[in-house]
Amino acid sequence: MTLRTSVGIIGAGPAGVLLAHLLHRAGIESVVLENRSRDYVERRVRAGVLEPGSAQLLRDAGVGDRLDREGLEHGGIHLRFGGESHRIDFKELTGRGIFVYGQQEVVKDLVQARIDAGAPILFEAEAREIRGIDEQRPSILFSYQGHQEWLECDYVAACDGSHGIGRATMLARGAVMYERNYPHAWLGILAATPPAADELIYAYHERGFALHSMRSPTVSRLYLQVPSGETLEEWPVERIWSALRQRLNEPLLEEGEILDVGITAMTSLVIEPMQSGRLFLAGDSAHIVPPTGAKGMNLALADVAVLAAALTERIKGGRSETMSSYTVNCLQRVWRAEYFSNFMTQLLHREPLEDDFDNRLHLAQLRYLTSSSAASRSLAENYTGAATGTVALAKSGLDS
Ligand code: RFL
Ligand code: PHB
Repeated sequence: MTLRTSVGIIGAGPAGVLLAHLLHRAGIESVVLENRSRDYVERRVRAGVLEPGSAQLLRDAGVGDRLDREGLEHGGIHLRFGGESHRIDFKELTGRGIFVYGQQEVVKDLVQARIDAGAPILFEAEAREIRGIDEQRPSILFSYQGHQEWLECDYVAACDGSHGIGRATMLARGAVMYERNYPHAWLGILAATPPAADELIYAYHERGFALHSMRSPTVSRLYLQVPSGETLEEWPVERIWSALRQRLNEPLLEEGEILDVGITAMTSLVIEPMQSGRLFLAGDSAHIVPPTGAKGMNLALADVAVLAAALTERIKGGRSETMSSYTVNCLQRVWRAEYFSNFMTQLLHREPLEDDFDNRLHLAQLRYLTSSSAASRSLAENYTGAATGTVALAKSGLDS
């Protein structure tokens, strides 16, 4: 069987479902293919921080109600190191705060909007091949309910994350991949325990980095730096809590039932260009940042804001300038976020061969960041997206 649509979207992560939603609002048809089940994508625990520009993008798209009701607005973060704790006041330094709202909640809201609109989203549909991207009607071969099917479209948006076929197709066409792997990974838990502090705590410790985050007044999200390649067998529950207590140095931290646990590798990666013929990459398929800067989901949302506007202009208005400059419009923002995420990672993590000298350098830089208003403002601008300009830059790229 062959399905036909205007935009074939691979992946129902934040990038894929927001793109589908924005196109629908512009009156453009699309079909979303997602190889996992709806339940799986709505439960997958991942990012938690939305820049104010991302939150506004969701509101403007009519999917911000639950975010405004249940999202936690934070005016700053705590940096903890060497027995000291300092708050970086984002609101005071930049006039902007951030929102803590789980990525799976963003995905849930957007999947629901798609289903309410009666628009097609196929779960457990695996895209296998993208064909004809230099022709008028490219197509996606996918397997669904035991059959091989074709989705014929005008444009293909590969929002299929870091292991998808979109990136592989682009690389086979000569795109360049810039990549850095880190010697660390993050062990993350979701725990049924009230957050021990009102805001995020980024902790630098001689034994490694730790992060205190949250999802609600009763659920905490906690991370520990572990060596890359580490397995969960090496981390029994008691060891996780004891490392968190030691590194976070937070007396109010209480143990609770662990609801989810996983280890994530840390990588920086950018594919250039992000488009070829009628194929466009968006989100993690095009770039990955280590999670220390909390940028991944924000970049994914900003990419598709640019892409939706460009496709709309092309399909509805017959103009193609914005489409041909999609890569250029995105890369400035992407590389700014790459820089900041790499900076935060190096600042807060211990490298395997680091010695006492390196430890003193980390502490000196952390003291500078927390005592100089210029340095604090720079961190605040980057973290809140005032400098990475995530969504604002995406929009201004369109206007220019
Ligand atoms: P996703 O979310 O990976 O979605 C891709 C989807 O494509 C599907 N797929 C396919 N479907 C059909 N056919 C195929 N052949 C397919 N191949 C793949 C997949 O099943 C999946 O559903 O990519 P997207 O939409 O680009 O979104 C990117 C974000 O998920 C990612 O950048 C963030 O989670 C990164 N991240 C964070 N970002 C933030 O902005 N703020 C944070 O606080 C933050 N914290 C994090 C993070 C990522 C983490 N991990 C687990 C990687 C914390 C962690 C621990
Ligand atoms: C999260 O809440 O999952 C989170 C927060 C900040 C980060 C990464 C992840 O930098």
